[in-house]
Amino acid sequence: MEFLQAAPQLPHPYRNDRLLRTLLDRVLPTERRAALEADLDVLGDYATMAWQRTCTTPRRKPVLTQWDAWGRRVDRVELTTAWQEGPIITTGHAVLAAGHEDHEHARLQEFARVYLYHVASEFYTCPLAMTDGAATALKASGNRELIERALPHFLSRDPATFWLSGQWMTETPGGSDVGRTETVARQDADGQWRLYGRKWFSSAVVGEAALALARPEGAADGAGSLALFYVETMDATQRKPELVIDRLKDKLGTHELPTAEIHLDGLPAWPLGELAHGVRQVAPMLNVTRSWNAICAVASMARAIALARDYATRRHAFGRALIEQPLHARTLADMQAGFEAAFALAFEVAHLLGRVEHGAAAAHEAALLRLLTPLGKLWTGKLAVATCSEALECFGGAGYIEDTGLPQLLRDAQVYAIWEGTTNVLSLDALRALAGDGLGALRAAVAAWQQGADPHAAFAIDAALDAAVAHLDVAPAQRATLEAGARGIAITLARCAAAALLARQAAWSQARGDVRPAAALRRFLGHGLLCLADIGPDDTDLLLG
Ligand code: MFK
Repeated sequence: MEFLQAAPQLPHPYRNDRLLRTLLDRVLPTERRAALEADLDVLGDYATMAWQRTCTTPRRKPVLTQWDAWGRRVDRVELTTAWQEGPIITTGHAVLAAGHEDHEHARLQEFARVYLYHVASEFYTCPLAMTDGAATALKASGNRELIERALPHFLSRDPATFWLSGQWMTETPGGSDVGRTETVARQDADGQWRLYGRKWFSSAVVGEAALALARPEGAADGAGSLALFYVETMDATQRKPELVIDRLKDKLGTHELPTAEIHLDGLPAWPLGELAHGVRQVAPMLNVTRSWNAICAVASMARAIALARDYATRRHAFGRALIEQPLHARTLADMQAGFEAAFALAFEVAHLLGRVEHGAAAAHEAALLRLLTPLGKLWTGKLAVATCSEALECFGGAGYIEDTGLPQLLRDAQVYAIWEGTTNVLSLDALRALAGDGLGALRAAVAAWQQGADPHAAFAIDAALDAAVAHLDVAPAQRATLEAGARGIAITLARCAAAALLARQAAWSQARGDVRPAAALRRFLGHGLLCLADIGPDDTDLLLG
């Protein structure tokens, strides 16, 4: 018999996830922790089944059929199996509904589900994130009529009544700079608002509703005069004729996700609130979807590392298993340490969101959440790409071969750095948060997280924090210098926060006999927290000249 390499096996994503289990053990009251067990276990089963399906069935993409045989416009989208299962899994395990329960742990319960479901869902979590964000923005608007109309659908526990919502912001001139939005809102003779324009990245095109930015006819240019509207896309089972799907995007990754270019030709719309300051009104949605981005990024890292670790026990080279090769083992351990830090930060944002929403947080924690949300999003997004790339390399040539199911991990990870804002846009958003009470809140939080931690670790974290903060102290006239260094500052602050959170987890676990989080902290600190090399006088002009 010729040699046949054993394929990697995915350990049960919930039962074998030490990080998720210990986090929930540490944070949740006993009864809530126990009540969560069944849903998480089943979502882990689903993820196991979905991975086997990925490895054994040919990949599919959604298909758009624009016309029927008789020339009627239909814009029908045929979805992959995982997407067809999406409403059943989502409602059956209360993925969204759990996040809107009335207690401080609601968001943590929700994001534990999202973390387990994400990779298996084939990015069905993208429109779920937007639906969650839409529910949050609607609640913040206080618009009772729209809340009563849409929320029972968005948070439904019944697939028959469940609706997805999109977030229609991106246009050809305005990806990051949404102030350049060209979509116009016009009132018809009956006073009904209607939207006219083109939206360029609609990832919930199969959804039943959306929140859309548009400029009321006659309003001034710029972001401040945009308004935020609620729209519905379906008349019973037919797509409304005022919504036309131009085409599905041909993307680098997230192939199963039907991202579309669409035209609005008088689609009925209802303003959430005042007919201006739509960016401010959509901000709660952005912050929720950015939290999803961070959780989904760490979910991808978890998957990539789990497969690479398993494979290292099955693949032999130079007389021993890869896991016994010192350099290979160290590479895996480095990935694990970075992942543990990223996990700590992403889930702190999730937990904090629930605590702030339910009035259970300390005074400074709303400002902390405002800052950690962009920090968590931007740093985990970048780390997911690097981690998935490294994980693929752990498979050698096999990681480069499509029907192993592995390359998809890297292609999909690239979306975390652009979905819901690029790294640079998020770095500038972090500056926005730091200009408020963010810095004081972060310092207070880091001090609290480090209590009882190894003093050497605390010293290193404080020193890195001071070094980053020193770069914030520039005169208003030097705004360009501050912006040019925003990415370095943001990543350093994210790493400091993550290290302090790891220190908290390490202290808790050590008291229970588990020294692995302390090892992750040592290794993470060993790689350094600072990312400030590109700040200060530089040669940008020369290099770009
Ligand atoms: C999963 C598969 C995906 C498939 C492929 C996806 C590819 C990518 C598709 C996409 O396009 S995803 C969407 C990406 N786009 C964005 O996420 C938008 C990026 N741009 C930003 O985030 C800008 O910072 C933003 C548009 C939000 C604001 O820019 P502006 O126009 O300069 O607004 P300004 O004047 O700074 O802020 C307006 C108000 O909003 C201010 O409040 P006030 O009116 O009270 O002063 C801000 O404080 C507030 N604000 C802005 N960002 C906020 C916020 N408030 C809370 N949280 C925030 N994050």
